[in-house]
Amino acid sequence: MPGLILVRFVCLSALLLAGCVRAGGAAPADAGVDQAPSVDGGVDLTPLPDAPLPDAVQLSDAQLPDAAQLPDTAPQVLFVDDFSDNTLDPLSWKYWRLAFAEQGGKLRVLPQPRPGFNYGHSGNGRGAMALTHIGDKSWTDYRLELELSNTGVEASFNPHALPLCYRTANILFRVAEANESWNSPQSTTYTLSLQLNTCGTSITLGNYGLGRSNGCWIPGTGWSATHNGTSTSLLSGGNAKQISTGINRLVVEVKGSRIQAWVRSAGAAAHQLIDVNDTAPGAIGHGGVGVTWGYESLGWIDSVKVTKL
Ligand SMILES: [Ca+2]
Repeated sequence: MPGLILVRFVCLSALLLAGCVRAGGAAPADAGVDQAPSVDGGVDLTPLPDAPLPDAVQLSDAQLPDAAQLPDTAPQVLFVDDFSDNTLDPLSWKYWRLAFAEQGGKLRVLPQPRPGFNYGHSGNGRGAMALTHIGDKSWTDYRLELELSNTGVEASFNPHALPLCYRTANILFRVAEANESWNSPQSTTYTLSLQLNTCGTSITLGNYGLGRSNGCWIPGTGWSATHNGTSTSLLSGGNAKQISTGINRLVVEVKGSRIQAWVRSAGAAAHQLIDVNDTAPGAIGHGGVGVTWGYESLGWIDSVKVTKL
């Protein structure tokens, strides 16, 4: 995989988005090379069964394995939500920092802080977060699929004068620990960061990155460069033309130490963004999934599905 870098650094700018979660970094020129699997526009990433079952006609009854010994080739769905009932589900989801609503069959970020949350750069955090199954030890090897859009900043809610074109988002997976407040212990998660628009010099459409946060949080109140824990950049890439200012259909797979991610676009093959083995001591083995939207940028998710691998 081109563009692979392994740099340990303390959580600095990382902290702005979601605890120590880091925004996508600079893009090596060769990182957008298409490594898409050979799938068509329908993009079925479902792996083939490990091995064909023995041909029954070649076996006597006594040789047939018990049913319990047969490999289970049916995918086990761990979680699915298409947000179709227009009702939030606080038993399933954490809706953090900004207010959310299910509208039009999607989970949407609203342009206002969650009531009761001390929002802001000098407060306990910025950027909407929606997460599920934080710390779930039974969620180890899985595929996450979802649709994601960032619609930018609305002038009606822009307390820190962010450029209205600002659009970034993070997909969080193996979320072992997370907290709504960046001032409370603590965040331990993988993060796929996506830059979803070109906006000034700060973000460029098509940049992306993979990072890992381990026990990150900021003591005190408000954002600070002084923090606890570590954040590690595992990969930075760019020039991924399949990453869209519109709807992004994303797939993340974690199996053992291997981390892969793809972005799908209509009528085109899936484009692989990430194929990394994380075998470092801080590698994370379990946990839930989530999405964060950068700072005050808004947007939605839909068709979230998690399947056991
Ligand atoms: Ca619902």
